[in-house]
Amino acid sequence: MMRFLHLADVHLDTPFAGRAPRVRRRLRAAVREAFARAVDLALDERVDALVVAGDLFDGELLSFETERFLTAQLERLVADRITVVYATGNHDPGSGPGRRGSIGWPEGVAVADGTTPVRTQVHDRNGQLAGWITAVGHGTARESSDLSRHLPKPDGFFPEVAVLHAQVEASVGSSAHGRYAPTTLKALLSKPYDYWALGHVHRRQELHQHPAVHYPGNLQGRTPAEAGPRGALLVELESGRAARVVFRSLGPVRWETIDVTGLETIESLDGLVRAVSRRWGDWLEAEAGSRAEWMVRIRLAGGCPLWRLLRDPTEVATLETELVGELDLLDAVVEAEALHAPIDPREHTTRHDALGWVLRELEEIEGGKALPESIARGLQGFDERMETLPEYVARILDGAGAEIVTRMLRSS
Ligand SMILES: [Mn+2]
Repeated sequence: MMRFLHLADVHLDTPFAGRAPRVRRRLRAAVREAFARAVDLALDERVDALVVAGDLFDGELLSFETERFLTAQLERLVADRITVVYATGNHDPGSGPGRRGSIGWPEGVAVADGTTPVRTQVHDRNGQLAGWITAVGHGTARESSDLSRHLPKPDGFFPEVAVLHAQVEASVGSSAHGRYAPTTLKALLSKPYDYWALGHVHRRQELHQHPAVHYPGNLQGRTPAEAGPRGALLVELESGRAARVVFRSLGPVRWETIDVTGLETIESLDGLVRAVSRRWGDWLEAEAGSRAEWMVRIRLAGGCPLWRLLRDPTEVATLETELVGELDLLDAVVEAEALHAPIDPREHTTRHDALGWVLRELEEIEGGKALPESIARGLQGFDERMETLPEYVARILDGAGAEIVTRMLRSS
């Protein structure tokens, strides 16, 4: 039997540009911390091997801190006689620029950084042969051919693992990634490996059960789109039997998005913070047991008297700061563009009265319907160097529907 930890897409030294320095520092450290946790897990579980299926690094940048950190972590594995296999991906190709190639890999770390397969024996804790791991890597940043064809057909009696950073057609979320080293499930299954340790697509998924084909997803989420727990796969392989694969969450920071509606009566910052807080509390409760540092995107939508105030980025920033403190988050990003006036004019557009008629006209004008030439000219405040006439009209009429509903219903 062979036991190993399969991880991929670590993206060490991701810059996290555009975030506040405090958040950026934490996110950069979190990526390293996730890797350290993977090493802890490998040692605790006494696995035979640790497999990194590409994009260990994010790019050319390799900080001194990461260089020191990485060799120290790998040495912990090697000292415990855990075989380490690392195949390069499109973010860290063998011939890429930068200092990655000058890392002094500890002895016992097998690096596949090109199309020549690197075949490594794995021994169990008693020193007995437990299986084989065969890897190919990306030689350049733009591998457009199917790298799986470079992998030999194994014929051994022992469990065989293939390591590959590639985009398998039809995997979920693959369209979000560049088409590097594209391949098909059929191509992979044509070679009798017991387990395909894939990397590249950042969403964890099982593409095939027996033989097993898995993406572990990235080790630590890096964007709002990478929600949910992130980590590595703990794998047990025995010849002729289905692989036992267990996911272990390792990334210390989690990214999530919550939608907050029902703000029709909220008129204060306190009220807004309470509403978001309640929603977040419910969300956490549904995720019972999830502990993390949270990067939360909060989407406010629906009617709210504060909708116009929240068009101002300064006000949104103040709300975000409040939420970070109140909800104990690493960071909060508030999206308020979907808020509108408390009254939704769309609920009244089908009325067979004056109000309905006015709203329908308004909707058409907001949709870009041309105004009669005679009234289009000489609109105060319109500057054709800044915007088109329909844009100008739509802008000044923004929110007018709700106001018209309020006035016309009040007077009726
Ligand atoms: Mn990646």
